[in-house]
Amino acid sequence: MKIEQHHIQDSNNKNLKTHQDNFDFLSNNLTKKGVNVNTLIKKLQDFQVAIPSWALGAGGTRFGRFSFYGEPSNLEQKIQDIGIIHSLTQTAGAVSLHIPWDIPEDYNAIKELAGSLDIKFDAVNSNTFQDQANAKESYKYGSLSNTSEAVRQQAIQHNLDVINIGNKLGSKSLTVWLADGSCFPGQNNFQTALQNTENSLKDIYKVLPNDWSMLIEYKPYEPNFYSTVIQDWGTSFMLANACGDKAYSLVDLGHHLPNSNIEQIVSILMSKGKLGGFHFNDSKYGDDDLTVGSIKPYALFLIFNELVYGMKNNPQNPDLAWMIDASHNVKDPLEDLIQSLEAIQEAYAKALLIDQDELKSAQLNNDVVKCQEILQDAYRTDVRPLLEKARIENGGALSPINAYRSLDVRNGLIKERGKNTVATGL
Ligand code: LRH
Ligand code: MN
Repeated sequence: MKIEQHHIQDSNNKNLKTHQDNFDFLSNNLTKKGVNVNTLIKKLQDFQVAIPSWALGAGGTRFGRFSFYGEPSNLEQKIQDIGIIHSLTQTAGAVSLHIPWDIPEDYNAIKELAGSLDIKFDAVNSNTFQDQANAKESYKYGSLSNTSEAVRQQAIQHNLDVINIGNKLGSKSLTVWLADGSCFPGQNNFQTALQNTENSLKDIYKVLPNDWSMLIEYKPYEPNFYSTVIQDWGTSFMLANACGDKAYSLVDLGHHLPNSNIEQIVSILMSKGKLGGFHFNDSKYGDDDLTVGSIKPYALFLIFNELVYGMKNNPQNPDLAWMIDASHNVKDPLEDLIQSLEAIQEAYAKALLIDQDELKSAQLNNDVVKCQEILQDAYRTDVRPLLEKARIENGGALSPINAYRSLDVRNGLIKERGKNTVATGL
């Protein structure tokens, strides 16, 4: 299924006047404040987020999974679905594959299809948290940290295979997330597990192509519920430093204990040049993988404030990998991802409205009230006309969700694929 340009135009036409009025009003106000609106819109258009290949079907929990039907049953259909999201939002120009859930059968065909939809291949993800059918060794008690040399070697080899797959697709980074840990006190020797992990990561790092990066993702718990080897940003940062210049930390927003100050973690990692990228999502309790900005939109805005500051003041930090990592239990996967993209663009646009110099001088004067006024003036600005302008200038939809529904995309996919297809992934 492909959405034609003229279909999007038709769905835009009835609201173009309202958009233009709102846009003119906002850009006049922002211009008066010294904001360069065109530069801001260009930054929004250049901000492309990778869609996770494992989140295009219905997610689920151990308590159940409820399909939306018309799910993609192979990588081609997943790329087509990302194409639908990208045609409407103009900000989903990349895919992050998870191996072995999404091993391409025909590399040239999949590259051609992605290219035709203007979709690039972002980080490839290894998977040493599940046993594959014909695997010789089991990851039940860990992978890169396992006490068994044979298990560690199998996990290292898998990561090398993932790099090869990514290389053939034009990807330039490997994401390593380990479920490794323990469920009970005494089960693991923490030091041995950490040292095994460091040595294994170094063995993978040794063969990382020169222009690649390794993104080390941390997580405090689940599926292990007493300890996780790479439990927090500090451990990921330490391991990235132990590996070398091409290794960085990856921040998954859902991988923090309640009330963690994620924006401070982001600022620290950027100041040390070790922030590699993000898995955007939101959560109320644990790693809930909910729609971005659906629970804590102000926290997301504060994170983008640190990112905007860091992108201006930390040349030592590389260009970041922007990715979503979500799971859809009760929402249409494509609508959920569209809403997440909107929330990311909105948080970024609001953060770009912060007068960083004015904030810096208020901070230097310890004018605490003024600092908050500067932040919240930006946060309270309705930036949606800017997002709309950024999209429609590139052929996108004024309202991607309305267009998705008025074009009846889900029923179109069900007609094409039926009701029994199940997407690989979580
Ligand atoms: C672990 C995680 C990781 C992926 C998986 C799908 O919770 O965030 O990024 O490998 O989800
Ligand atoms: Mn993640």
